[in-house]
Amino acid sequence: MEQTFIIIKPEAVKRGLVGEILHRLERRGLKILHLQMTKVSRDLAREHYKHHADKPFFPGLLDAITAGPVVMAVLEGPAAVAVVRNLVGATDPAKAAPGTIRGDFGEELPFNMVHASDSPETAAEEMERFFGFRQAPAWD
Ligand code: FUP
Repeated sequence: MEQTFIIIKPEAVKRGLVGEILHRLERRGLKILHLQMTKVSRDLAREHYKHHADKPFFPGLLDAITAGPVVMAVLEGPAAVAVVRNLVGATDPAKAAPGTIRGDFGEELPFNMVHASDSPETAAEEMERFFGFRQAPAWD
């Protein structure tokens, strides 16, 4: 069984889409193992998006992810990383397929509603960064 990590971003929280997004993930069979509402500090945002540090959109990306509360979760299921990335859709909401979270609710970059880890290794790194553990403990 695989685990992945998501952030429901400030724009989605502000629009009242937390329940809708979690519902879509749960409906697909993903199990919520860990759930937290918090705010991302500028330092953690810089670390999280360091692969984009040289891009012109970097300051706007930091502003967007630190703009308000977020909801972070660890989800578990078979091939959870790929399954969640498919449900979330393409990075640019303008190109994301209808039926995906970004395709249905996304606005304009950098406002694409959800972050989802792109590999099991990244998921472990991101859980470590935001939760302090590399794998969520099972409840049963
Ligand atoms: P993803 O893995 O789909 O979240 O995509 P990336 O890691 O490439 O991008 C991370 C974030 O950078 C996106 F969520 C939004 C932002 N971004 C832009 O604002 N403009 C771009 O051209 C690409 C990414």
